[in-house]
Amino acid sequence: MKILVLGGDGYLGWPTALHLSHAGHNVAVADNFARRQYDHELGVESLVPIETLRTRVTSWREVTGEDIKCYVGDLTDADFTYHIISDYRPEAVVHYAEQRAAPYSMIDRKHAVYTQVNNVVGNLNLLYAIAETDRDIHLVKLGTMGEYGTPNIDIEEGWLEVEHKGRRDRVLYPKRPGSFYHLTKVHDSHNIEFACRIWGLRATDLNQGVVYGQQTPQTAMDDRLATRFDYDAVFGTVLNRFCIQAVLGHPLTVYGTGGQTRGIIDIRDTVRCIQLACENPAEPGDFRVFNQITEWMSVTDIADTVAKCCPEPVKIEHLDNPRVEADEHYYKVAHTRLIELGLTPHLLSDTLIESLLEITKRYAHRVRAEALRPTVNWRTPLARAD
Ligand code: NAD
Ligand code: USQ
Repeated sequence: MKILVLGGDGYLGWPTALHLSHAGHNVAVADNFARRQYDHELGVESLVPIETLRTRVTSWREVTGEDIKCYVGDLTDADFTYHIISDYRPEAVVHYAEQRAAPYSMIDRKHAVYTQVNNVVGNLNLLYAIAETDRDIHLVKLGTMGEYGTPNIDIEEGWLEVEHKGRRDRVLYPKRPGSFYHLTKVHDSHNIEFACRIWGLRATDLNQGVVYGQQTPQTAMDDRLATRFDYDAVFGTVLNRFCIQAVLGHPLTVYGTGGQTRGIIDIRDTVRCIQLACENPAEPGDFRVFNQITEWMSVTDIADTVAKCCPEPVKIEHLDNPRVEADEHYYKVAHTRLIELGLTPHLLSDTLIESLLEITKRYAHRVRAEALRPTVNWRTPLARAD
């Protein structure tokens, strides 16, 4: 099928494009390279060097003979968004193209406003472009487990059956997100559900947990196909950061007690989930939600697992939590729908961590150690600089 991957130059978008292309789909990618700009702004780089999008696509053609079409532009530019939908005419659109770091959205007012405008307006332009071009296009949208927060009841897949004063209804699961970034995903979900209801669009919202890992079978075919690997305290995610800290001999930075528990998923399962969602589309009018995780772990358990796999001694440091989040709480998540569609999870294993430690050793000289320490504090936004 024809699949358009928005955010196709990013950590997950690029391996997803390769995975779908390898599986026999016709793939196009779109990106505005905002992610590369955030690196310039923050003075950091992906630990693993990444090629330009042009070189990536040319390399993929050289290695496999397959073509991936590229569109360069910004989803908040409605003309661009309408153009890519009407020019490529996809059967499915995978939407990854958002600012995705919670700490980045919490730096100050400017970054919060940027994140909300970029994510919410880009998604809204996309909904209109699909509705006005072809309502049959299936939207596969990346949401996040953080939309739910950490409620004291089981987390269901998007919807909740409630009984109130003797009457029953099915409602969107209540949301209690923990950053202005996570809030954008809540706003997106509501906008998408509304578009399905009024225009009959078909959509799958994938509430994904924290992703770990750096390689898929396709990115490993050639160094020029590598995806990014972030270690800094703004964009680096917890397990990836802990592996990098372990190799550098830096203490693992556990925020607070480390009792906070998160759903996690291997990058190889992420790309497979997207394939399953695309190949098994939602019905017209259906707003379908899948919880895209394979297991959950506390931050302390993640730190202990990484420390156990590292041959050198590893120190764990408990920092005052720069975020406002419960660090001891109930957590139980339903996540059966992707498994029912055929996902066979890769659970976190020693082998995976050992391979991440190997990748890190190869590029350890590229790390800027000061970028490992958290600088963004939820309670005290930076004073206005503009
Ligand atoms: P990423 O930042 O590496 O990739 C996002 C890509 O989208 C970047 O290449 C960026 O340049 C592009 N982009 C951003 N705004 C754009 C715009 N307005 N127009 C065009 N392109 C734009 O992020 P990622 O880690 O690959 O995450 C992809 C998606 O998955 C995000 O929506 C994120 O919220 C979601 N997600 C990620 C994780 C994770 O752990 N990485 C977990 C859950 C959900
Ligand atoms: N944490 C630490 N130490 C660190 C880094 C993080 O203890 O050095 C803790 C945080 O306090 C948090 C947890 O680890 O409790 C996860 O933090 P993270 O930075 O790995 O992930 P998060 O900010 O939640 O965001 C990431 C992605 C985001 C995605 C989200 C999925 O950047 O795009 O939406 O994971 S979820 O967490 O399920 O919402």
